[in-house]
Amino acid sequence: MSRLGDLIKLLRGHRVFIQTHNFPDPDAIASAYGLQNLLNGFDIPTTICHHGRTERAATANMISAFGIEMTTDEELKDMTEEDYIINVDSQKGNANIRELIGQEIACIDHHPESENSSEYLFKDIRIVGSCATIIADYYRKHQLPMKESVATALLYGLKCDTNDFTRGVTQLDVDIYSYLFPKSNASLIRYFQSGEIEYDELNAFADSMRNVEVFNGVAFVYLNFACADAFIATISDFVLDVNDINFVVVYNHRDDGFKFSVRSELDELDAGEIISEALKDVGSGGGHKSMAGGYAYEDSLIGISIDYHKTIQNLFLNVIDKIPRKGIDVNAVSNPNEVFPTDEYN
Ligand SMILES: [Mn+2]
Repeated sequence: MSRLGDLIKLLRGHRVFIQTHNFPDPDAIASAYGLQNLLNGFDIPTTICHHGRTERAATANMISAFGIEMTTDEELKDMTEEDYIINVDSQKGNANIRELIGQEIACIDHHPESENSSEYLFKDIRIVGSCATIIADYYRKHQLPMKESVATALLYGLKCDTNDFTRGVTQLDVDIYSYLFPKSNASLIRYFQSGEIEYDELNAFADSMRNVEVFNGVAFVYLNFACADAFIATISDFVLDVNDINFVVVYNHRDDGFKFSVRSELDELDAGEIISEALKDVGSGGGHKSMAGGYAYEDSLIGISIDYHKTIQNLFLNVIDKIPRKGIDVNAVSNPNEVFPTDEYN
């Protein structure tokens, strides 16, 4: 089943939860909120739930501006095995979603299909720029009334996941942009976007910029303080914007190793393939062409050399230096089939 009408029939008479991936980002929250409002219109009340914090300004500002009710798994005391769960912006069985007691019967997502997806009674999985795009498409297709708050949230989710229409964009995303634009509040979106780096992080941001080392367009940034995954991702996006840098490796110390975030702007330097090859003997990594992530264990790195940073640089540069680089051909047509990255690898 993949039509909206089927989903509504399926949900009738059940208690329904909408679950996002852990530590939900703006796209996950917007999608859940948009779906909740849509189902409200059919007299199907829902509870949005998730695992992990939502305190970063980028998400907290949106939640409070629209009064979105988000319930954490710890607060969810009364979910039973009979209850229905709709997964948005995620699929069950993935590393980034906590298993809850209810039945995962439906999935609306924009990530590549996982092995467990056949267990859903309803699924709408489309490889587009954001999950918000799919939710907005239901409104558009069925001409459902949309509140300004829903349009604004969905448009913000779409802008975040596509990094302002520079990553994983499809024609549907563009069509949905023009559908949402007149319904949304531009100044609120500007306010949300202006909160993506937190005041408390400014010092950390400045420190990390002093730790950038560049070798032939490949930048390494070591973040020597505790920070959120979202902050690591922000740093990698920022450094990639520096002219003459076209591949970025950002890493941060964790319990027993280092967490990595990788970005690439060259087609020939596939971030997912490079990190998977670079870290294969010391941890693991993977992801997509433009965006990937991974983990390396301290024990394994120390086996190579006491100088972690040199070791990490060598692991990546040994892989990258073998790949001939064409640079960016400004006349080339961009690849419309680029698969959108999954949230686990950010
Ligand atoms: Mn998403």
